[in-house]
Amino acid sequence: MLIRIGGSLEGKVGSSEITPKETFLNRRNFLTGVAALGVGTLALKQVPGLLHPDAVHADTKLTTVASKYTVPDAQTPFAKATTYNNYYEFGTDKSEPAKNAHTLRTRPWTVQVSGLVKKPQTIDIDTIMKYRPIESRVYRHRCVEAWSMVIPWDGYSLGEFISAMEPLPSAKFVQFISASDNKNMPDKPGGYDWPYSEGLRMDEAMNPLCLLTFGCYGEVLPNQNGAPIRVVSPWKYGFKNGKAIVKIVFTDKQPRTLWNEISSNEYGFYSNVNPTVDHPRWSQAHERRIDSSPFPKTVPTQMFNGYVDQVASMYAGMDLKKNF
Ligand SMILES: Nc1nc2c(c(=O)[nH]1)N[C@H]1C(S)=C(S)[C@@H](COP(=O)(O)O)O[C@H]1N2
Ligand SMILES: [Mo]
Repeated sequence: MLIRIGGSLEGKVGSSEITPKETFLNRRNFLTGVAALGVGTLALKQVPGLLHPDAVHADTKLTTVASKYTVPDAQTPFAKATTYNNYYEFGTDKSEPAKNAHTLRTRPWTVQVSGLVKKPQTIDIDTIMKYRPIESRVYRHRCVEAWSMVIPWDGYSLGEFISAMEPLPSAKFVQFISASDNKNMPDKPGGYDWPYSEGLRMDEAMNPLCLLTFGCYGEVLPNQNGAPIRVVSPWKYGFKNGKAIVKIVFTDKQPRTLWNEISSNEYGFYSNVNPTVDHPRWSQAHERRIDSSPFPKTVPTQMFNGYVDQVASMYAGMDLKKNF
């Protein structure tokens, strides 16, 4: 049950106890990253050079609780989920993010919340992570390229965070903007209008399945999987799920999204997994399931990636061939 907290996450009961080690590291980040330079947290986001190279994770293990939103499918091994990635900022080949994403510094890290919201604010990642208990949810993860994985993600419902931010009634969409600074991501390929941007309709973002994600396999997210914070909306194609989010913007208009701008006839705003609506260049009826077997097997793709009961009502009456 979410307690109304007047547009702030401060002073809330968190899921995990603060260990002396975390306290030490947070304090250290504070001293090296903020106080020593005489600037406040608000200034950090505008000055990429202030992301201190020595600021590292306090720990890689997360304390998680079980979730009812878990599918019984065989899980993809950690080694595959963390070496076969789409993260174009770190290279367009699927093997590249695992090799290159170590340049991303994930502490200190803040998320700026702005737009049609009662109290625009910039929040520290550690405050966000402690706001609600972190659930482990095993989700199907379907890339538009017709491969899929089954990944235990760790996080809490994005809707809980959004409610705490108190969006205005005029807010109809949420935009998620990823990090894109040149120091942390020195080799971003040209031809893309960085930063990576994605968005959801407000009811989609509020759907409890939509996960504000901090970890996978019980550990903080590896950089190549979107550390320190990403979105996972499992009934949609993977590209809807932006990694390394630095800004969340509430708007009354459908926000720009990177892939839709690149090719609007191939990548729609909704991008719900739908085996009956093919990509212009390939079928979406089946997918290659990447699991523990050496050769991925081909399995039928399910409507809404198998999450019909949880999400279909949001699209009642909509032409899903038009709104692909
Ligand atoms: N910032 C950013 N987020 C991104 C992408 C990207 O290139 N940049 N790729 C998307 C795509 S196409 C997919 S399939 C998923 C892959 O997530 P994974 O590597 O954790 O499996 O991330 C999505 N989020
Ligand atoms: Mo993807």
